[in-house]
Amino acid sequence: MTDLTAMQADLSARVTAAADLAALEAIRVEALGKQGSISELLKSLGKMSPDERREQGPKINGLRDAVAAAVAARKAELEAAELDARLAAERVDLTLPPPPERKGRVHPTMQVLDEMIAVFAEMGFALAEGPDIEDDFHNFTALNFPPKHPAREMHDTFWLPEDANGERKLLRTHTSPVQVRVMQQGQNRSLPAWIAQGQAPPIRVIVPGRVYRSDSDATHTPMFHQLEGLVIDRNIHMGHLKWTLDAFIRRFFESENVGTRFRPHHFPFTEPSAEMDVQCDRSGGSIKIGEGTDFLEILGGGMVHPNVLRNCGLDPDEWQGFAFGLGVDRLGMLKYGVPDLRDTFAADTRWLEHWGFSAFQAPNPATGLS
Ligand code: 2U9
Repeated sequence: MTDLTAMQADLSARVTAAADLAALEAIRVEALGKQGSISELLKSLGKMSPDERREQGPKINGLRDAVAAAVAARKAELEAAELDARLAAERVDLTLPPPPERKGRVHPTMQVLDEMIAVFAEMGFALAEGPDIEDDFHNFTALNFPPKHPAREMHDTFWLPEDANGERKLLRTHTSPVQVRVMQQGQNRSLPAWIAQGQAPPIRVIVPGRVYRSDSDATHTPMFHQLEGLVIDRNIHMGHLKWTLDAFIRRFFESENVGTRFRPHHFPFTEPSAEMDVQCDRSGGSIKIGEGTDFLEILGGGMVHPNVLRNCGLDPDEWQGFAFGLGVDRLGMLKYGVPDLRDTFAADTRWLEHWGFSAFQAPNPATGLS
């Protein structure tokens, strides 16, 4: 028969003598672990006669409780001693400067996009988005680019390899296919508008997004951002387009006096079409918008071509509309003086540190824009 009293004395002495937490844990496992000496004794109770068990049971349980209590007490002591030692050894130097904060910056393109969206939102435009990978119909045919017509070559298109159906998809060359989808899906009366994600006329949407053209120099990158707008209603005319773009430019450049000029132009999807120039001064080596006597082309627009309306399921005798498009990155370069468009997408964090915006900027009290 094991001498429980001697065992308790021996374990208690060793627990008290344990020099650190690791030594204490070793003793705990040796006695109270799954195969520990006390655990084995507890298991042996099952093999005893009822009389023996009645006598041994309380003693073994008492031993277990006493050793567990001794271990817990010693653990508390050792932990307190460890903390005291650390507090004595470690010093917090309150004179050290705080470690540099790793702050992100808002990319100028995204800042400018937010500003544009805020201006058009004030005018009551809704926002629509669509896929970057498009088909020929939505990117070209619906927009009145006839098949095999040289106008398609105006956009240096990135074509994807032929798929299983013999169809070649493409990276959209403008965001216009999204407006096509908005109009088409708005005509699908079998679906509620919120599922179709389209809109029956009247339509007032802006469509920001990435577009792709195989082109690269200081003012062109193979991927850039456009924001296009579309308004469809009854009795819409060029005057509405001119007012909308004029109002946008004044709000965006935060100046009531920016001069604008409309020149006739040609786009397959609008008729008549125009390009809009803004007044600027280039004499000082940089471009200042709203000053001087020069003009700079910044956006295009026009009345939606009747063929486009028909291709999207609308009757041009009932509905008219205007559309416009502008390059977000380019307008950002003009507003904030970013010199080279290619650096805009080089993902150089030093560039972003310099040209980027704080995510926590207070809104401009004049415009409400941040
Ligand atoms: C539909 C009908 C008409 C969108 C338009 C322009 C004129 C335009 C350029 C500006 C600078 C592209 O980024 S840029 O190179 N865009 O001048 N975009 S009208 O017209 C549409 C769009 C959709 C259904």
